[in-house]
Amino acid sequence: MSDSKVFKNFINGEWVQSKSGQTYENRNPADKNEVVGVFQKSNAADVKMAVDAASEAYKKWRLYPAPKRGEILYKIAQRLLADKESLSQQMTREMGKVINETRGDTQEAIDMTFYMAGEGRRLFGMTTPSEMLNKFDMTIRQPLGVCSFITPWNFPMAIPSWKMMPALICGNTVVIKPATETPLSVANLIQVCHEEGIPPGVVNMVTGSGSALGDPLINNPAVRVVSFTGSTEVGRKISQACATDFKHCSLEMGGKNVQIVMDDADLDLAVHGALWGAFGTTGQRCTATSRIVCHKDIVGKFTSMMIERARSLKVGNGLDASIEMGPCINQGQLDTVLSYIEIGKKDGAKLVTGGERLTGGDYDKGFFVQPTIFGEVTQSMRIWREEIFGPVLGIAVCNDLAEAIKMANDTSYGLSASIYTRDINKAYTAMRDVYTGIFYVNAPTIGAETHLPFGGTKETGNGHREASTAALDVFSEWKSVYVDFSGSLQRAQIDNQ
Ligand code: UN1
Repeated sequence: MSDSKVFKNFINGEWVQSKSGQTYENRNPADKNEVVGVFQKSNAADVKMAVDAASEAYKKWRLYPAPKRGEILYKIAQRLLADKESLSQQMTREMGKVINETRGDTQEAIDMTFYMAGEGRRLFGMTTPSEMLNKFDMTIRQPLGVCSFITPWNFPMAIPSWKMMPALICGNTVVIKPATETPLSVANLIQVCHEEGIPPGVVNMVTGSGSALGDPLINNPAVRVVSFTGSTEVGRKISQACATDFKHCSLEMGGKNVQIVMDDADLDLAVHGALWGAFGTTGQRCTATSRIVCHKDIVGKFTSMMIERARSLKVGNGLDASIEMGPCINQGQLDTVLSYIEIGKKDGAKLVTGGERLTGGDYDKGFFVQPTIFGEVTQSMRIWREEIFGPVLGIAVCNDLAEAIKMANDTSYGLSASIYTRDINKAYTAMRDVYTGIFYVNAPTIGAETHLPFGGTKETGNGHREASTAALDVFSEWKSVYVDFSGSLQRAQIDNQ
């Protein structure tokens, strides 16, 4: 412990200790003996300081020209690119996912930052004709003020960047509380922001638990936007808290994503996609594939191909480049996964591969579980309905496309879905009728790109989208501007009739 690096909060351009005087250890999920860093266990007083700093900084930042804000974002993106390998290695140590995937996570932050840097010279509004003579109509985007972010551990740098970069380019200031498990990646992002020219107070970071910091982050009257990625249960509470003061509230929550495999699909491709969708990031993605709906004529073949491939996946410490699946994030998540495996068995699903915690040797140091597949899953089972957030896949059978679409929609969530088919008519029908925010054809349910809207329907979201220009709508408000240069009073709807 004495050798571990101590990380502080970042408030008003400085690294500062928490007023609580308390810290916590952040450990590597692949090796519990390794302390990745010691972080501040912050309290409400720290949050208040951060929000005050962000409020003060907002006065100048909102007036700093957007193209200039964009220039700073370009520098941040370039720096993240230069440091990509080191940032990704650190991310694997704190989060566990394999190095190729943490490189992807860092790259997603780079993409988002470049994209939003470009927005500095766009932030398009519209100009339209006026119904009056000698009058000009237009819209401009205006920032809102201080934004609070509560971010998850599964995409420790990408998701913070989805929130931070559009907020900053619009002229808002930020207080971010990273997930307790992954503060290092956010500290790294903040450090880059600081070194590349983000002024003091414009970005602030406070580490600690959501239960201690959630209320002060959401209820401070200076906070005008709250953006959260996490469980539907917490999201619902945040939404209710924001409603009282009409704060903008953007929520990305659970998923129970489905891959449909039709009888005319390229089976090899469908198997590849399902493996990546279900076991990539150890199944710990909101977009992870947790349900397969497979046509009855090919389900036997598909299942045996899946079993063979899942058994050969190499599980271990993600820093070893040959490893294909890392650990669960912590003991709690491992316990959840193991308990859902028991629930699946009890509910009558057929465990076809996996199902056990991995033990012995280096496995004992971390939270490793086998890639697990259930067959004969039916719609009444809990493993069909509930988000597990781990490497557990359930395969169910359908008779035709219409039934597959019905089954796909039989969930309270609506983030991502995919279909594997060679029939264009089936692909377009499913694209239209599966009610999700993201849809893939002949590709897995994971793999969104930053320039398209990201988010989901039903209990996955509250109507907002992250990434792309859609994110600008969360972090700005429209102002409609009418300029009358006629020199006389012109009454709309009256004087031009
Ligand atoms: C998440 O699942 O929490 O689309 C985010 C994807 C990634 C982002 C996932 N680009 O799978």
